[in-house]
Amino acid sequence: MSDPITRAKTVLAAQNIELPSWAFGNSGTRFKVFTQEGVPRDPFEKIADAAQVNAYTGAAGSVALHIPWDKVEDYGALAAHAANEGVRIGTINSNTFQDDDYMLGSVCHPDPKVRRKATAHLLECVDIMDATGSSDLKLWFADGTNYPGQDTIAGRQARLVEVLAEVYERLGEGQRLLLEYKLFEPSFYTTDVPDWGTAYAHCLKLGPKAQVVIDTGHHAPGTNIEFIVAILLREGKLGGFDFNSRFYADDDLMVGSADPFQLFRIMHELVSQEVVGPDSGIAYMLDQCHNIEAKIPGQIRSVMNVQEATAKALLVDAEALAKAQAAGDVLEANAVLMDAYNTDVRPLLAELREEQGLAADPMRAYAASGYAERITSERVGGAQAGWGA
Ligand code: RM4
Ligand code: MN
Repeated sequence: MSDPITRAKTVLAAQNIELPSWAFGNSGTRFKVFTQEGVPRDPFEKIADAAQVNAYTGAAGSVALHIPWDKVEDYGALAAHAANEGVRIGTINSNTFQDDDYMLGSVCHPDPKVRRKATAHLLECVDIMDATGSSDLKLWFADGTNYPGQDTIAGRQARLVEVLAEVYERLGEGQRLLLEYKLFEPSFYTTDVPDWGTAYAHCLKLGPKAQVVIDTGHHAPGTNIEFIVAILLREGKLGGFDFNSRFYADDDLMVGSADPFQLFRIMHELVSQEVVGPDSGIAYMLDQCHNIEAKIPGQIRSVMNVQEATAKALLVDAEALAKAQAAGDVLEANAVLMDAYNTDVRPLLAELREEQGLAADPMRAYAASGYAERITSERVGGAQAGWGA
């Protein structure tokens, strides 16, 4: 049996954290989208930037696309470009929230014509999965209502069931539908997929290819997310994560920045069920926007934060913890967990990177590389990518 450090390194070396293409574009709040120099003008440049994050962390081998933000003529060429840059295309995210037709919803809209349009978009996303070799379709719906009486809650659920079933039927071999939930916003009275229970009920009805995505920013304050993780894992319905941090609502800040202890507790659930690896069937993705900080280093820092939380979770003395739990030793059990959390794992990760032929400090190595200066001088003209808020 190898020692805990070696075991931790083996798991960490295999860990993959998927990057969101939209994190490299301009973003902001509904008050202002700030532009930054050197921001990508197209999906090819977004992938090149994401590849930088992978080059310095060795842990971010895939990039999620968002359609239509990342629409291109030739998806095969985009996938080939990704491979050339040392990464691959991951999850395809649908977007049914930025068209005037969707003011009253998309897949739950009262007008069948609008539902048809939204469904066609979701089916197009599956076509893109076929063309890029992506296996996951991630659905987040902005659907909901603002006022009591505006629409029927039950009727909207029935419409949702119909659309989801049609999309599910279209999935090919090895493809999954990942359903994301969010408490509120942009709707303020009802949201059609507001919580894990609703997402779970829909996924259960759809079948084994449908699973739930937990976006860590999509809960009410104080929600015990690790409990949701444990339940969905038990039921085989945890499809993946959209990692980010929040102080208030869906803040989309860097994962592990607002509440590193929460991230550790989530990773502890996953590590104890041995589902951190790439073969676990759980997609570990970031869903963030870097509104005021530099984007590539923002992503590097985020990947490092996930790695640190994972490393700490891997250092939990499982045997000592089980023993204390069985003996009802509350204080000892808690101490075992906290010992791991309070371990400085940065030297372990630095060592691992050096063993992998990477620089010990990805932030510094990227800063010294000159890439930021290069894209600033080269990417002049054209329209910068952004999410258009
Ligand atoms: C949504 C949701 C989705 C993401 C968009 C950008 O709030 O989290 O996962 O695709 O934002
Ligand atoms: Mn998300």
